[in-house]
Amino acid sequence: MAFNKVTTTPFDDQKPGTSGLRKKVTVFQQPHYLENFVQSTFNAAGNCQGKTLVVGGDGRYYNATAIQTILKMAAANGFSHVWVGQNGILSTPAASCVIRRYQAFGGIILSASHNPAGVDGDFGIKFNISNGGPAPESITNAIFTNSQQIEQYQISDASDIDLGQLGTQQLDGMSVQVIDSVADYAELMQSLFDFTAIRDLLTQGTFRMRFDAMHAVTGPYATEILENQLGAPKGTVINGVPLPDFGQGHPDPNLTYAEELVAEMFSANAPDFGAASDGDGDRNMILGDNIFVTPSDSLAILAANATLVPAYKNGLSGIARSMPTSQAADRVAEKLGIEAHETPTGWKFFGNLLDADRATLCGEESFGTGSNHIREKDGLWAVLFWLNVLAVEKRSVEDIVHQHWQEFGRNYYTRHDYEAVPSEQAQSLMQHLQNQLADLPGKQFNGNTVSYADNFSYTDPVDQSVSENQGIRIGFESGDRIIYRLSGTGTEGATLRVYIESYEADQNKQHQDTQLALAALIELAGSLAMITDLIGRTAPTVIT
Ligand code: G16
Repeated sequence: MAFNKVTTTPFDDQKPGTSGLRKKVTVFQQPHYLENFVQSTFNAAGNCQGKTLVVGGDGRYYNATAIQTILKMAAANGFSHVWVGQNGILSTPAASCVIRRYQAFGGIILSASHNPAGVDGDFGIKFNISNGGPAPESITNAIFTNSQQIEQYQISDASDIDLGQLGTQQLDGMSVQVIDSVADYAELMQSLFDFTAIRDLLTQGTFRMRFDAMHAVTGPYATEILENQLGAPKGTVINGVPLPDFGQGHPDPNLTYAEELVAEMFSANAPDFGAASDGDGDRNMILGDNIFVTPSDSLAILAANATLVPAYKNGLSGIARSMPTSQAADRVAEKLGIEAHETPTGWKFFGNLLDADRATLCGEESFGTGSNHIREKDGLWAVLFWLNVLAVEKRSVEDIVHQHWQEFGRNYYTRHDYEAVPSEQAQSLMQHLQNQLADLPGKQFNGNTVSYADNFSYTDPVDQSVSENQGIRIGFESGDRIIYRLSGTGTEGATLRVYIESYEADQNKQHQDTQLALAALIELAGSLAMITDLIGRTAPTVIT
Protein backbone atom coordinates (compact mmCIF):
# COMPACT_ATOMS: atom_id res chain seq x y z
CA MET A 1 0.00 0.00 0.00
CA ALA A 2 1.22 3.48 -0.82
CA PHE A 3 0.23 7.11 -0.83
CA ASN A 4 -0.25 8.35 -4.37
CA LYS A 5 0.11 11.93 -5.52
CA VAL A 6 -2.41 12.35 -8.29
CA THR A 7 -2.08 15.18 -10.78
CA THR A 8 -5.29 17.17 -11.27
CA THR A 9 -6.63 20.45 -12.61
CA PRO A 10 -9.07 22.86 -10.90
CA PHE A 11 -12.84 22.90 -11.32
CA ASP A 12 -14.17 26.44 -11.34
CA ASP A 13 -17.41 25.73 -9.43
CA GLN A 14 -16.20 24.63 -5.99
CA LYS A 15 -17.19 27.74 -4.03
CA PRO A 16 -18.96 26.64 -0.83
CA GLY A 17 -22.45 28.11 -0.44
CA THR A 18 -24.52 28.79 2.68
CA SER A 19 -23.61 25.34 3.99
CA GLY A 20 -20.76 23.71 2.10
CA LEU A 21 -20.61 22.53 -1.50
CA ARG A 22 -23.89 21.17 -2.89
CA LYS A 23 -24.15 19.79 -6.41
CA LYS A 24 -25.85 17.05 -8.35
CA VAL A 25 -24.49 13.56 -7.64
CA THR A 26 -23.39 13.41 -11.27
CA VAL A 27 -21.19 16.47 -10.73
CA PHE A 28 -19.49 14.82 -7.75
CA GLN A 29 -19.01 11.63 -9.79
CA GLN A 30 -16.74 13.38 -12.30
CA PRO A 31 -13.19 12.08 -12.02
CA HIS A 32 -11.19 14.07 -9.41
CA TYR A 33 -14.15 16.33 -8.46
CA LEU A 34 -14.65 15.07 -4.89
CA GLU A 35 -10.92 14.53 -4.41
CA ASN A 36 -10.10 18.10 -5.46
CA PHE A 37 -12.56 19.52 -2.94
CA VAL A 38 -11.38 17.26 -0.11
CA GLN A 39 -7.72 18.10 -0.76
CA SER A 40 -8.58 21.81 -0.93
CA THR A 41 -10.35 21.42 2.40
CA PHE A 42 -7.39 19.70 4.04
CA ASN A 43 -5.05 22.33 2.60
CA ALA A 44 -7.23 25.14 3.96
CA ALA A 45 -7.74 23.49 7.35
CA GLY A 46 -4.04 23.59 8.23
CA ASN A 47 -1.59 20.95 9.39
CA CYS A 48 -3.35 17.56 9.45
CA GLN A 49 -0.39 15.52 10.72
CA GLY A 50 -1.35 13.32 13.66
CA LYS A 51 -4.81 14.91 13.91
CA THR A 52 -8.22 13.33 14.48
CA LEU A 53 -11.09 13.68 12.02
CA VAL A 54 -14.80 12.80 12.20
CA VAL A 55 -16.57 11.61 9.05
CA GLY A 56 -20.22 10.83 8.46
CA GLY A 57 -23.23 11.74 6.41
CA ASP A 58 -26.95 11.50 5.99
CA GLY A 59 -26.86 8.16 4.16
CA ARG A 60 -27.97 9.52 0.82
CA TYR A 61 -26.82 7.94 -2.43
CA TYR A 62 -23.01 8.26 -2.87
CA ASN A 63 -22.47 8.67 0.90
CA ALA A 64 -20.58 5.42 1.42
CA THR A 65 -18.54 5.75 -1.79
CA ALA A 66 -17.45 9.28 -0.87
CA ILE A 67 -16.52 8.19 2.66
CA GLN A 68 -14.14 5.52 1.37
CA THR A 69 -12.39 8.16 -0.76
CA ILE A 70 -12.22 10.63 2.13
CA LEU A 71 -10.75 8.01 4.49
CA LYS A 72 -8.00 7.15 1.99
CA MET A 73 -7.23 10.84 1.48
CA ALA A 74 -7.24 11.47 5.24
CA ALA A 75 -4.63 8.73 5.68
CA ALA A 76 -2.47 10.13 2.88
CA ASN A 77 -2.72 13.62 4.38
CA GLY A 78 -1.37 12.50 7.73
CA PHE A 79 -4.44 12.13 9.94
CA SER A 80 -3.78 9.53 12.62
CA HIS A 81 -7.34 8.74 13.68
CA VAL A 82 -10.83 8.97 12.21
CA TRP A 83 -14.18 8.47 13.92
CA VAL A 84 -16.79 7.38 11.42
CA GLY A 85 -20.46 6.57 11.96
CA GLN A 86 -21.54 2.96 11.35
CA ASN A 87 -22.47 2.49 7.69
CA GLY A 88 -21.24 6.04 7.20
CA ILE A 89 -24.26 7.48 9.04
CA LEU A 90 -24.04 10.53 11.26
CA SER A 91 -26.74 13.15 11.37
CA THR A 92 -25.33 16.67 11.16
CA PRO A 93 -26.03 17.37 14.87
CA ALA A 94 -24.58 13.98 15.82
CA ALA A 95 -21.41 14.77 13.85
CA SER A 96 -21.09 18.07 15.72
CA CYS A 97 -21.63 16.22 19.00
CA VAL A 98 -18.94 13.62 18.18
CA ILE A 99 -16.40 16.27 17.08
CA ARG A 100 -16.84 18.06 20.40
CA ARG A 101 -16.99 14.99 22.60
CA TYR A 102 -13.79 13.47 21.23
CA GLN A 103 -12.05 16.82 20.73
CA ALA A 104 -11.39 16.17 17.08
CA PHE A 105 -9.52 18.56 14.83
CA GLY A 106 -12.65 18.77 12.67
CA GLY A 107 -15.13 16.78 10.66
CA ILE A 108 -16.37 16.21 7.16
CA ILE A 109 -20.15 15.98 6.87
CA LEU A 110 -21.72 14.60 3.72
CA SER A 111 -25.18 15.95 3.10
CA ALA A 112 -27.24 18.12 0.83
CA SER A 113 -29.68 18.53 3.72
CA HIS A 114 -33.30 18.49 2.57
CA ASN A 115 -32.49 18.44 -1.14
CA PRO A 116 -33.75 15.29 -2.89
CA ALA A 117 -31.31 12.38 -3.10
CA GLY A 118 -30.65 9.43 -5.39
CA VAL A 119 -28.71 8.82 -8.58
CA ASP A 120 -30.10 12.02 -10.12
CA GLY A 121 -30.40 13.87 -6.82
CA ASP A 122 -28.09 16.14 -4.88
CA PHE A 123 -24.98 15.50 -2.84
CA GLY A 124 -23.01 17.79 -0.57
CA ILE A 125 -19.91 18.08 1.55
CA LYS A 126 -18.81 20.52 4.22
CA PHE A 127 -16.05 20.91 6.75
CA ASN A 128 -16.69 21.56 10.43
CA ILE A 129 -14.01 22.90 12.75
CA SER A 130 -12.96 21.73 16.20
CA ASN A 131 -15.81 23.49 18.01
CA GLY A 132 -18.15 21.20 16.03
CA GLY A 133 -19.54 24.00 13.90
CA PRO A 134 -19.43 24.75 10.18
CA ALA A 135 -16.17 26.34 9.07
CA PRO A 136 -16.33 30.14 9.13
CA GLU A 137 -16.05 32.19 5.95
CA SER A 138 -12.29 32.66 6.38
CA ILE A 139 -11.88 28.89 5.92
CA THR A 140 -14.57 28.38 3.26
CA ASN A 141 -12.98 31.19 1.25
CA ALA A 142 -9.58 29.52 1.64
CA ILE A 143 -11.06 26.20 0.47
CA PHE A 144 -12.34 27.93 -2.66
CA THR A 145 -8.98 29.62 -3.27
CA ASN A 146 -7.21 26.27 -2.92
CA SER A 147 -9.69 24.63 -5.28
CA GLN A 148 -8.81 27.24 -7.92
CA GLN A 149 -5.10 26.48 -7.72
CA ILE A 150 -4.98 22.75 -7.02
CA GLU A 151 -2.48 20.70 -9.00
CA GLN A 152 -2.44 17.42 -7.10
CA TYR A 153 -4.12 15.45 -4.33
CA GLN A 154 -2.88 12.67 -2.06
CA ILE A 155 -4.67 9.37 -1.64
CA SER A 156 -3.86 5.94 -0.30
CA ASP A 157 -4.40 2.88 -2.47
CA ALA A 158 -5.44 0.77 0.55
CA SER A 159 -8.60 -1.34 0.42
CA ASP A 160 -11.98 -0.11 1.57
CA ILE A 161 -12.87 -0.06 5.27
CA ASP A 162 -15.81 -2.21 6.42
CA LEU A 163 -18.16 0.57 7.52
CA GLY A 164 -20.68 -1.90 8.91
CA GLN A 165 -18.23 -3.33 11.47
CA LEU A 166 -18.12 -1.48 14.81
CA GLY A 167 -14.62 -1.09 16.25
CA THR A 168 -11.18 -0.08 15.06
CA GLN A 169 -9.57 -0.93 11.73
CA GLN A 170 -6.28 0.20 10.21
CA LEU A 171 -5.89 2.09 6.96
CA ASP A 172 -2.28 2.74 5.97
CA GLY A 173 -1.17 3.64 9.49
CA MET A 174 -4.32 5.60 10.31
CA SER A 175 -6.83 4.05 12.73
CA VAL A 176 -10.47 4.19 11.70
CA GLN A 177 -12.95 3.73 14.50
CA VAL A 178 -16.47 2.84 13.39
CA ILE A 179 -18.88 4.03 16.08
CA ASP A 180 -22.57 3.59 16.86
CA SER A 181 -24.20 6.51 15.01
CA VAL A 182 -26.75 7.26 17.74
CA ALA A 183 -25.17 6.53 21.15
CA ASP A 184 -23.12 9.70 21.79
CA TYR A 185 -25.94 11.93 20.60
CA ALA A 186 -28.56 10.12 22.71
CA GLU A 187 -26.38 10.50 25.81
CA LEU A 188 -26.07 14.21 25.17
CA MET A 189 -29.85 14.56 24.89
CA GLN A 190 -30.29 12.70 28.21
CA SER A 191 -27.97 15.21 29.85
CA LEU A 192 -29.99 18.21 28.66
CA PHE A 193 -33.64 17.27 29.15
CA ASP A 194 -35.86 15.87 31.87
CA PHE A 195 -36.32 12.39 30.38
CA THR A 196 -38.44 11.26 33.34
CA ALA A 197 -40.99 14.04 32.82
CA ILE A 198 -41.07 13.45 29.06
CA ARG A 199 -41.45 9.69 29.58
CA ASP A 200 -44.40 10.34 31.91
CA LEU A 201 -45.97 12.63 29.32
CA LEU A 202 -45.58 10.03 26.57
CA THR A 203 -46.71 7.00 28.57
CA GLN A 204 -49.04 7.97 31.41
CA GLY A 205 -51.92 9.94 29.95
CA THR A 206 -53.73 10.53 26.70
CA PHE A 207 -50.94 12.51 25.05
CA ARG A 208 -50.15 11.35 21.52
CA MET A 209 -47.37 12.44 19.21
CA ARG A 210 -46.14 11.69 15.70
CA PHE A 211 -42.61 12.18 14.37
CA ASP A 212 -41.97 12.08 10.61
CA ALA A 213 -38.38 11.15 9.79
CA MET A 214 -39.14 11.45 6.06
CA HIS A 215 -37.01 8.37 5.24
CA ALA A 216 -33.93 10.39 6.09
CA VAL A 217 -31.18 10.19 8.70
CA THR A 218 -33.21 11.03 11.83
CA GLY A 219 -35.13 7.73 11.72
CA PRO A 220 -32.71 5.70 13.87
CA TYR A 221 -32.13 8.63 16.27
CA ALA A 222 -35.84 9.32 16.76
CA THR A 223 -36.73 5.65 17.11
CA GLU A 224 -34.03 5.06 19.72
CA ILE A 225 -34.74 8.20 21.77
CA LEU A 226 -38.52 8.63 21.44
CA GLU A 227 -39.66 5.00 21.29
CA ASN A 228 -36.92 2.96 22.99
CA GLN A 229 -35.74 5.37 25.67
CA LEU A 230 -38.81 7.54 26.28
CA GLY A 231 -41.45 4.85 25.80
CA ALA A 232 -43.51 6.41 23.02
CA PRO A 233 -45.60 3.70 21.36
CA LYS A 234 -44.13 1.88 18.37
CA GLY A 235 -45.26 3.67 15.25
CA THR A 236 -44.80 7.12 16.81
CA VAL A 237 -41.93 7.55 14.35
CA ILE A 238 -43.14 7.27 10.76
CA ASN A 239 -40.97 6.91 7.64
CA GLY A 240 -38.20 5.95 10.07
CA VAL A 241 -36.03 3.83 7.79
CA PRO A 242 -33.39 5.96 6.05
CA LEU A 243 -33.20 5.26 2.30
CA PRO A 244 -30.48 6.34 -0.14
CA ASP A 245 -33.07 8.25 -2.18
CA PHE A 246 -35.18 9.28 0.85
CA GLY A 247 -38.01 7.22 -0.64
CA GLN A 248 -37.94 9.61 -3.61
CA GLY A 249 -39.28 12.28 -1.29
CA HIS A 250 -38.14 15.77 -0.47
CA PRO A 251 -37.21 15.65 3.24
CA ASP A 252 -37.75 19.32 3.91
CA PRO A 253 -39.88 19.57 7.05
CA ASN A 254 -42.33 22.27 6.04
CA LEU A 255 -46.03 22.53 5.25
CA THR A 256 -45.45 21.72 1.59
CA TYR A 257 -43.16 18.72 1.73
CA ALA A 258 -44.16 17.00 4.99
CA GLU A 259 -47.65 16.49 3.60
CA GLU A 260 -48.36 13.14 5.33
CA LEU A 261 -47.68 14.57 8.78
CA VAL A 262 -49.42 17.86 8.04
CA ALA A 263 -52.57 16.05 6.87
CA GLU A 264 -52.69 14.07 10.13
CA MET A 265 -52.00 17.08 12.34
CA PHE A 266 -54.79 19.08 10.69
CA SER A 267 -57.32 16.22 10.84
CA ALA A 268 -60.26 15.77 13.22
CA ASN A 269 -58.47 13.22 15.41
CA ALA A 270 -55.03 14.82 15.33
CA PRO A 271 -52.30 13.89 17.83
CA ASP A 272 -51.35 16.50 20.44
CA PHE A 273 -47.89 17.07 19.01
CA GLY A 274 -46.29 16.52 15.62
CA ALA A 275 -42.77 17.07 14.38
CA ALA A 276 -40.57 16.34 11.41
CA SER A 277 -36.90 16.55 10.61
CA ASP A 278 -34.95 16.88 7.38
CA GLY A 279 -32.44 14.88 5.33
CA ASP A 280 -29.51 15.33 7.71
CA GLY A 281 -31.44 15.84 10.94
CA ASP A 282 -30.67 19.46 11.69
CA ARG A 283 -34.01 21.04 10.75
CA ASN A 284 -37.32 20.69 12.58
CA MET A 285 -40.96 21.50 12.07
CA ILE A 286 -43.27 21.76 15.09
CA LEU A 287 -47.01 21.25 14.96
CA GLY A 288 -49.78 20.92 17.52
CA ASP A 289 -53.33 19.64 17.14
CA ASN A 290 -54.46 21.77 14.17
CA ILE A 291 -51.73 24.37 14.59
CA PHE A 292 -48.37 25.01 12.88
CA VAL A 293 -45.69 26.80 14.87
CA THR A 294 -43.51 28.96 12.61
CA PRO A 295 -39.79 28.38 13.19
CA SER A 296 -39.43 32.03 14.20
CA ASP A 297 -42.16 31.66 16.82
CA SER A 298 -40.72 28.35 17.95
CA LEU A 299 -37.37 30.01 18.73
CA ALA A 300 -39.10 32.79 20.67
CA ILE A 301 -41.31 30.36 22.62
CA LEU A 302 -38.43 28.04 23.51
CA ALA A 303 -36.42 31.05 24.69
CA ALA A 304 -39.32 32.33 26.81
CA ASN A 305 -39.73 28.89 28.41
CA ALA A 306 -36.08 27.84 28.57
CA THR A 307 -35.80 27.78 32.34
CA LEU A 308 -38.28 24.86 32.42
CA VAL A 309 -35.57 22.67 30.87
CA PRO A 310 -32.74 21.37 33.10
CA ALA A 311 -29.95 22.45 30.74
CA TYR A 312 -31.17 26.05 30.65
CA LYS A 313 -32.59 26.38 34.15
CA ASN A 314 -30.15 29.15 35.02
CA GLY A 315 -31.27 31.27 32.08
CA LEU A 316 -29.84 32.28 28.74
CA SER A 317 -26.88 34.51 27.96
CA GLY A 318 -28.44 35.73 24.72
CA ILE A 319 -30.51 34.77 21.69
CA ALA A 320 -29.28 34.88 18.11
CA ARG A 321 -31.36 34.73 14.95
CA SER A 322 -30.55 35.04 11.28
CA MET A 323 -31.50 38.34 9.69
CA PRO A 324 -34.56 37.08 7.76
CA THR A 325 -35.94 35.28 10.84
CA SER A 326 -38.82 37.21 12.43
CA GLN A 327 -38.12 39.60 15.27
CA ALA A 328 -40.26 37.59 17.72
CA ALA A 329 -37.16 36.34 19.58
CA ASP A 330 -35.88 39.91 19.99
CA ARG A 331 -38.95 40.73 22.08
CA VAL A 332 -38.23 37.82 24.39
CA ALA A 333 -34.59 38.85 24.70
CA GLU A 334 -35.66 42.38 25.55
CA LYS A 335 -38.00 41.18 28.28
CA LEU A 336 -35.37 38.83 29.70
CA GLY A 337 -32.78 41.61 29.58
CA ILE A 338 -30.35 39.53 27.53
CA GLU A 339 -28.47 40.15 24.28
CA ALA A 340 -30.23 39.72 20.93
CA HIS A 341 -28.10 39.13 17.84
CA GLU A 342 -28.98 39.36 14.15
CA THR A 343 -26.61 37.40 11.92
CA PRO A 344 -26.52 36.57 8.20
CA THR A 345 -28.19 33.37 7.03
CA GLY A 346 -26.00 30.35 7.76
CA TRP A 347 -25.42 28.46 10.99
CA LYS A 348 -21.69 29.20 10.73
CA PHE A 349 -22.37 32.76 11.87
CA PHE A 350 -23.62 31.57 15.28
CA GLY A 351 -20.40 29.74 16.18
CA ASN A 352 -18.47 32.72 17.53
CA LEU A 353 -21.45 33.94 19.58
CA LEU A 354 -21.92 30.49 21.13
CA ASP A 355 -18.20 30.03 21.82
CA ALA A 356 -18.04 33.44 23.48
CA ASP A 357 -21.24 32.73 25.47
CA ARG A 358 -22.93 35.74 23.91
CA ALA A 359 -25.86 33.49 22.89
CA THR A 360 -27.34 30.29 24.31
CA LEU A 361 -30.17 29.70 21.83
CA CYS A 362 -30.05 30.31 18.08
CA GLY A 363 -32.62 29.96 15.37
CA GLU A 364 -33.48 30.53 11.76
CA GLU A 365 -36.70 30.86 9.82
CA SER A 366 -35.49 27.99 7.64
CA PHE A 367 -36.65 25.49 10.27
CA GLY A 368 -33.42 25.53 12.27
CA THR A 369 -33.13 25.82 16.04
CA GLY A 370 -30.25 24.98 18.33
CA SER A 371 -28.24 25.86 21.39
CA ASN A 372 -24.78 25.87 22.86
CA HIS A 373 -24.91 22.07 23.38
CA ILE A 374 -23.37 21.63 19.91
CA ARG A 375 -22.50 23.97 17.05
CA GLU A 376 -25.13 22.91 14.51
CA LYS A 377 -28.85 23.33 14.47
CA ASP A 378 -30.53 20.27 15.86
CA GLY A 379 -33.92 18.90 14.80
CA LEU A 380 -34.49 16.26 17.46
CA TRP A 381 -33.17 18.56 20.19
CA ALA A 382 -35.92 21.06 19.28
CA VAL A 383 -38.52 18.29 19.46
CA LEU A 384 -37.28 17.18 22.90
CA PHE A 385 -37.22 20.81 24.07
CA TRP A 386 -40.88 21.19 23.09
CA LEU A 387 -41.76 17.87 24.75
CA ASN A 388 -39.99 18.97 27.93
CA VAL A 389 -41.94 22.25 27.96
CA LEU A 390 -45.22 20.43 27.27
CA ALA A 391 -44.45 17.91 30.03
CA VAL A 392 -43.93 20.66 32.58
CA GLU A 393 -46.66 23.04 31.45
CA LYS A 394 -49.30 20.36 30.85
CA ARG A 395 -50.96 22.60 28.29
CA SER A 396 -51.56 22.20 24.58
CA VAL A 397 -49.23 23.53 21.89
CA GLU A 398 -52.00 25.90 20.84
CA ASP A 399 -52.40 27.27 24.37
CA ILE A 400 -48.68 27.88 24.69
CA VAL A 401 -48.47 29.66 21.32
CA HIS A 402 -51.54 31.81 21.90
CA GLN A 403 -50.42 32.80 25.37
CA HIS A 404 -47.03 33.75 23.94
CA TRP A 405 -48.70 36.04 21.38
CA GLN A 406 -50.81 37.61 24.11
CA GLU A 407 -47.75 38.38 26.16
CA PHE A 408 -45.31 39.43 23.43
CA GLY A 409 -47.51 40.21 20.42
CA ARG A 410 -47.56 38.18 17.22
CA ASN A 411 -45.07 38.52 14.39
CA TYR A 412 -47.03 37.39 11.33
CA TYR A 413 -44.46 35.83 9.08
CA THR A 414 -44.17 34.09 5.74
CA ARG A 415 -41.50 33.18 3.20
CA HIS A 416 -42.21 32.93 -0.51
CA ASP A 417 -39.71 30.97 -2.60
CA TYR A 418 -39.33 31.18 -6.35
CA GLU A 419 -37.24 28.15 -7.29
CA ALA A 420 -35.19 27.35 -10.39
CA VAL A 421 -35.12 30.92 -11.68
CA PRO A 422 -32.50 31.53 -14.41
CA SER A 423 -29.50 33.02 -12.60
CA GLU A 424 -29.23 36.15 -14.78
CA GLN A 425 -32.90 36.98 -14.18
CA ALA A 426 -32.51 36.55 -10.44
CA GLN A 427 -29.41 38.74 -10.46
CA SER A 428 -31.15 41.48 -12.41
CA LEU A 429 -34.06 41.45 -9.94
CA MET A 430 -31.65 41.87 -7.04
CA GLN A 431 -29.89 44.67 -8.92
CA HIS A 432 -33.23 46.37 -9.57
CA LEU A 433 -33.86 46.34 -5.81
CA GLN A 434 -30.35 47.48 -5.01
CA ASN A 435 -30.83 50.47 -7.34
CA GLN A 436 -33.86 51.64 -5.32
CA LEU A 437 -32.31 51.44 -1.86
CA ALA A 438 -31.11 55.04 -1.62
CA ASP A 439 -34.53 56.46 -2.55
CA LEU A 440 -36.79 54.25 -0.43
CA PRO A 441 -36.34 55.65 3.11
CA GLY A 442 -39.14 58.12 3.90
CA LYS A 443 -41.44 56.81 1.14
CA GLN A 444 -44.95 55.71 2.13
CA PHE A 445 -46.77 52.60 0.94
CA ASN A 446 -50.32 51.91 2.19
CA GLY A 447 -49.65 54.42 4.98
CA ASN A 448 -46.54 52.52 6.03
CA THR A 449 -43.33 54.61 5.94
CA VAL A 450 -39.98 53.03 5.02
CA SER A 451 -37.49 53.70 7.78
CA TYR A 452 -34.48 51.92 6.27
CA ALA A 453 -33.51 50.09 3.09
CA ASP A 454 -30.13 48.42 2.77
CA ASN A 455 -28.14 45.39 1.78
CA PHE A 456 -27.43 43.69 5.11
CA SER A 457 -23.84 43.81 6.30
CA TYR A 458 -22.75 41.99 9.46
CA THR A 459 -19.80 42.72 11.68
CA ASP A 460 -19.15 39.76 13.97
CA PRO A 461 -19.01 41.21 17.50
CA VAL A 462 -16.45 38.60 18.58
CA ASP A 463 -13.78 38.69 15.86
CA GLN A 464 -14.93 41.83 13.99
CA SER A 465 -14.99 39.99 10.65
CA VAL A 466 -17.33 41.62 8.13
CA SER A 467 -19.78 39.82 5.82
CA GLU A 468 -21.41 42.00 3.19
CA ASN A 469 -24.28 41.64 0.72
CA GLN A 470 -26.30 39.32 2.93
CA GLY A 471 -29.74 40.29 1.63
CA ILE A 472 -31.88 43.33 0.86
CA ARG A 473 -33.86 44.66 3.83
CA ILE A 474 -36.72 47.11 3.63
CA GLY A 475 -37.86 48.07 7.12
CA PHE A 476 -40.90 50.18 7.98
CA GLU A 477 -41.60 52.47 10.93
CA SER A 478 -44.33 50.03 12.03
CA GLY A 479 -41.69 47.27 12.44
CA ASP A 480 -42.88 45.51 9.26
CA ARG A 481 -40.12 44.13 7.06
CA ILE A 482 -39.66 42.83 3.53
CA ILE A 483 -36.44 40.95 2.82
CA TYR A 484 -35.08 39.53 -0.42
CA ARG A 485 -32.13 37.25 -0.88
CA LEU A 486 -30.93 34.51 -3.18
CA SER A 487 -30.53 31.08 -1.65
CA GLY A 488 -27.02 29.73 -1.23
CA THR A 489 -28.05 26.07 -1.06
CA GLY A 490 -29.84 25.36 -4.34
CA THR A 491 -28.28 23.34 -7.14
CA GLU A 492 -30.41 24.42 -10.10
CA GLY A 493 -30.48 28.04 -11.25
CA ALA A 494 -31.31 30.52 -8.49
CA THR A 495 -33.93 30.49 -5.75
CA LEU A 496 -35.34 33.88 -4.83
CA ARG A 497 -36.53 34.04 -1.24
CA VAL A 498 -38.88 36.82 -0.17
CA TYR A 499 -39.48 37.11 3.58
CA ILE A 500 -42.43 39.14 4.85
CA GLU A 501 -43.14 40.09 8.44
CA SER A 502 -45.65 42.25 10.29
CA TYR A 503 -46.09 42.77 14.02
CA GLU A 504 -49.53 42.66 15.66
CA ALA A 505 -49.90 43.67 19.30
CA ASP A 506 -53.71 43.68 19.33
CA GLN A 507 -54.97 40.38 20.76
CA ASN A 508 -58.15 40.62 18.74
CA LYS A 509 -56.19 40.64 15.50
CA GLN A 510 -53.76 37.83 16.28
CA HIS A 511 -55.78 34.95 14.84
CA GLN A 512 -56.04 35.74 11.16
CA ASP A 513 -54.78 33.60 8.33
CA THR A 514 -51.12 34.52 7.80
CA GLN A 515 -51.32 35.03 4.04
CA LEU A 516 -54.39 37.24 4.46
CA ALA A 517 -52.89 39.22 7.30
CA LEU A 518 -49.81 39.89 5.16
CA ALA A 519 -51.61 40.33 1.81
CA ALA A 520 -50.84 44.04 1.35
CA LEU A 521 -47.14 43.59 2.22
CA ILE A 522 -46.91 40.54 -0.05
CA GLU A 523 -48.29 42.58 -2.93
CA LEU A 524 -45.90 45.41 -2.18
CA ALA A 525 -42.98 42.97 -2.09
CA GLY A 526 -43.94 41.72 -5.53
CA SER A 527 -44.30 45.16 -7.06
CA LEU A 528 -41.13 46.67 -5.56
CA ALA A 529 -39.10 43.77 -6.97
CA MET A 530 -41.11 43.59 -10.23
CA ILE A 531 -41.22 39.83 -9.71
CA THR A 532 -43.62 39.07 -12.56
CA ASP A 533 -41.82 41.33 -15.01
CA LEU A 534 -38.27 40.34 -14.16
CA ILE A 535 -38.54 36.59 -13.54
CA GLY A 536 -41.86 35.86 -15.22
CA ARG A 537 -43.49 34.27 -12.18
CA THR A 538 -47.00 35.01 -10.97
CA ALA A 539 -46.86 32.84 -7.84
CA PRO A 540 -44.18 31.38 -5.57
CA THR A 541 -43.10 27.74 -5.86
CA VAL A 542 -43.19 27.16 -2.10
CA ILE A 543 -44.77 29.14 0.71
CA THR A 544 -43.64 28.54 4.28
C1 G16 B 1 -28.57 25.73 5.46
C2 G16 B 1 -27.89 26.57 6.48
C3 G16 B 1 -28.89 27.45 7.18
C4 G16 B 1 -29.68 28.25 6.17
C5 G16 B 1 -30.31 27.32 5.17
C6 G16 B 1 -30.98 28.04 4.03
O1 G16 B 1 -29.40 24.82 6.10
O2 G16 B 1 -27.22 25.81 7.44
O3 G16 B 1 -28.20 28.28 8.04
O4 G16 B 1 -30.67 29.00 6.80
O5 G16 B 1 -29.33 26.52 4.58
O6 G16 B 1 -30.02 28.74 3.32
P1 G16 B 1 -30.37 29.43 1.95
O7 G16 B 1 -31.50 30.37 2.24
O8 G16 B 1 -29.11 30.12 1.54
O9 G16 B 1 -30.82 28.36 0.99
P2 G16 B 1 -29.42 23.29 5.68
O10 G16 B 1 -30.43 22.67 6.57
O11 G16 B 1 -29.79 23.29 4.21
O12 G16 B 1 -28.03 22.82 5.89
